[in-house]
Amino acid sequence: MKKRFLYVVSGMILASPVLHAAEVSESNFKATQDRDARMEWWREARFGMFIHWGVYADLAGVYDGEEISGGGEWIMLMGKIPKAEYKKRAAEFNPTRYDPDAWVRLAKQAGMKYIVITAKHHDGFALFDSKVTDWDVVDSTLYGRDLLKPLAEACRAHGLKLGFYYSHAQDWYHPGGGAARGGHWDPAQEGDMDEYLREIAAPQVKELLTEYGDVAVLWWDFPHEMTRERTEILSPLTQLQPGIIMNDRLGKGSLSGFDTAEQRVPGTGYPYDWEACMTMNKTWGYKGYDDQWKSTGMLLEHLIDIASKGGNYLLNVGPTGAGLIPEESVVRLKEIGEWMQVYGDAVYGTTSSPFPIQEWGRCTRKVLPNGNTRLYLHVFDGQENAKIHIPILNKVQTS
Ligand code: JFZ
Repeated sequence: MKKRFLYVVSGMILASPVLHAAEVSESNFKATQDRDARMEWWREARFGMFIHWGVYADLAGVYDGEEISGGGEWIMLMGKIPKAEYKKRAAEFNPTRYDPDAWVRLAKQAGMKYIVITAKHHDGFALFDSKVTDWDVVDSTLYGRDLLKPLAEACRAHGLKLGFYYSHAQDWYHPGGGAARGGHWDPAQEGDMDEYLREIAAPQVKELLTEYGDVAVLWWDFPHEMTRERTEILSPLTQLQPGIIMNDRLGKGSLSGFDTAEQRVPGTGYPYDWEACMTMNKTWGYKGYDDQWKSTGMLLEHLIDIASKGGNYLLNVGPTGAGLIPEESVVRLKEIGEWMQVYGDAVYGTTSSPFPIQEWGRCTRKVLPNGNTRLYLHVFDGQENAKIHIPILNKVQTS
């Protein structure tokens, strides 16, 4: 793999706020005291691991001998698999290679500061022991043990924050759960959505927020037909974890901590907290034949590009049915970690560039306790001793 080296011209110090050579729109987003306190660790973190894992990983993108299009985690809908058939396949799920401590150590080695795992994705399958359904890893699989409890313990042991992804408005198993892209395909999915939200989604969110210790992030997904009234069934539950932050996907009227860009880096970023979630290949959930892996250089450019626009990078891994993170992901995470070991300061706790994108690369910014500003210049594909133009008027001191 041709290595693309990213040079960080180590910080340059400006003894004053940046004097713009070109107008850059300042954030007009009014932050509240409480919000800043909640978001402080998240703004410092800048980099996290997304984990898409469930019984779909065993299918690995194939059903009835046919490769099913879409993400590996969408196979039940894309393959129009009947509930009873999907449940039968799930019974074989037995991730004997699952090692949550190794997963957390790998995330930490990569320089990631938080982990968000799919506690329940659209197929309705719970990776935890839920008292309101038997459609969970304890009651419906050979494995028979809660998968989230040991992960929560490992996060606490290694000092990473833990978040849960929860698909509240798409559930292709429990009657009344939503189904996008053409809706239900099995009569056993039919039911009342309000009842589903009250009887399944709300109690499960309560289980997740009361039985796994500190939960730092609630990552709602896909506010399918989530009216204000339906949002109100779930939003009060977040008070069970006072410092928790959540994304913008709960539903109408919900207050979000951060916005989410999916599989893309926005052109200029946003004047408020935001996060880009992306895969390393093309799928969130494991597919055995998806070999379209992004290079480490490209993943690093995404990390830097996102940070230079004031965002967080939530980079996904899709473990196999056996519980292993694919080797292609492991290699990339270790290489990213080597870079972060040297240049992490140019990402952690930085804010967006004080000037527009430059053709030589990106800039991240850190305001120092003494009021000075440190700029980190990330030169992509730079030639040694190349000259670059920095559009500011300040006198600078290189360091
Ligand atoms: C959703 C899920 O459907 C997907 O499986 C994965 O979990 C991803 C992180 O989130 O995908 C989405 C959600 C929202 C949009 C697009 C894909 N959207 O708002 O355009």
